[in-house]
Amino acid sequence: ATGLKESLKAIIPKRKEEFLKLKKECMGTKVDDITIGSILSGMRGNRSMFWEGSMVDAQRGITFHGKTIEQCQRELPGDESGNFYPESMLWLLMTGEVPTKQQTKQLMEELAVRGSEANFPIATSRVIDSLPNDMHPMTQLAIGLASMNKVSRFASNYEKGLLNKNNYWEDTFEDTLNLISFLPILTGKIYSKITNDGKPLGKFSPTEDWSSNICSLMGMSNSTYSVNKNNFNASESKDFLSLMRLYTGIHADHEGGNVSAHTTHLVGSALSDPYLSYSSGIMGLAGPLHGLAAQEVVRFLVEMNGQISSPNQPDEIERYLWDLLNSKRVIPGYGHATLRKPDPRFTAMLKFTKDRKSEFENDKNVVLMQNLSSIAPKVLKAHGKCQNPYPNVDSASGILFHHYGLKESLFFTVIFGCSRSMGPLTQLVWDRIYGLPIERPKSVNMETLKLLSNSQ
Ligand code: NMX
Ligand code: MLT
Repeated sequence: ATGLKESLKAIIPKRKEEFLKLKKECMGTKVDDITIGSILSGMRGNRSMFWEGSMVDAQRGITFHGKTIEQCQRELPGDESGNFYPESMLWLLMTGEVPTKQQTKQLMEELAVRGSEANFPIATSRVIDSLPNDMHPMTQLAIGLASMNKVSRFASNYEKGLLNKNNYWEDTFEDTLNLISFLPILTGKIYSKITNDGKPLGKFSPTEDWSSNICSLMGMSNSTYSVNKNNFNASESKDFLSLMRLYTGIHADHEGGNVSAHTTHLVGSALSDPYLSYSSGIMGLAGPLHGLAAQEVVRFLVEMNGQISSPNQPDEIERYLWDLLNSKRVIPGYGHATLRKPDPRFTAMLKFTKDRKSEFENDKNVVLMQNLSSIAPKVLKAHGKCQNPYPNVDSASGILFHHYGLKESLFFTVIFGCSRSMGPLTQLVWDRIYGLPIERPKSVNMETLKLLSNSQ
């Protein structure tokens, strides 16, 4: 089997040819209308970005190079519990092709070598060690990633004048694979700071896959150090690993317009290296309307359970939701800027709980999450404001981590950040293969908008 870089190299000429043909022949073709409405409403629905790895259809939800989550679960190499490995998703995102088992294994091994203790940037270790333990984990993640710019091949070779437009992509690819491979250790370091005064909770294993190393380094595996605060038994440990693979597999990309992907792309268009570009994306992911929503959901479910007599009381749940909406607050985990149906990522997580009925039936937060998914849409429809009354992915993800003992809800978004590295950075490699220019839309002021509206 050939490795990821060789496979990528093989498909570049054809894709580049298609790109250049479009650029030559179709530059004047109209794609969408820009209205005052789109300018003043967060550019919602405005098709104005180039993105290849995934697409979000309002009804169908996410597809990765045309494949739904269920298709990915059937077709991509994965584990015995039916989850595809995030490594096989990375391959699909990068090449548009389904990897063989052998190729997936090779990529796993490559990431484990690149991301080993010996290769982890020393400067980043020092920077993370120097941060206050109680600093927001997403701030630590963004700082850690930005500090890796010290080992960026792209930044250093650009500085030395060794790069030109034709080979930008190669060092971008190298940095991208290194960044993704460094995430298990970086994540483990941050988790150990917020839970264990910075002392290691697990060990990196060069023979394990990426998700498995994330679990081990967080001490969420029964094979890790005795400081493991959960003392997982083997079956819990296996289920948590399954959840990690499911979660990091399905969060990898959500087309280009979401805040983290869009930011990575924009910053990268200035030829900032992948570490700086993705660190900026992480800053956006930290917002409560984006990645941080999973944490809000956990708080919300726990609080609601404290105030209702049982998660099986629809009337009490409805009343609670109306009180929330009447106090001008949002129902976290519901709504979406693009989707108009339940998020298929939510459905995949719900299935995870349904497949493990005995594990979850006594967890009243998980039961409430399940019941809410049919009650909240009715209430939101009657409320009549939000365009999508259905659950999004954050509605389920955090509470499942919480179930397995990951109680530090601020940390959920760090795991989101591990996964989301794959889509936006893959696109950054392709941006550089195609030679996309710096992104710089024209802005307009109120006077111009008034003039334009009067002239129509
Ligand atoms: N609960 C109550 N009101 C809502 C909700 C909700 N879950 N979602 C939207 N609205 C309101 C929204 O605040 C807005 O009100 P106003 O006109 O007073 O400003 C109105 O409905 C129209 O908003 P939409 O056009 O439906 O939503 P928009 O595209 O602007 O925002 C979200 C999308 C996801 C930011 C929004 O639905 C929201 O705030 N949801 C709750 C937070 C959340 O779950 N975020 C997760 C994001 C990650 N993800 O999408 O996967
Ligand atoms: C995401 O996964 O990025 C969220 O669903 C937000 C979005 O797509 O706008």
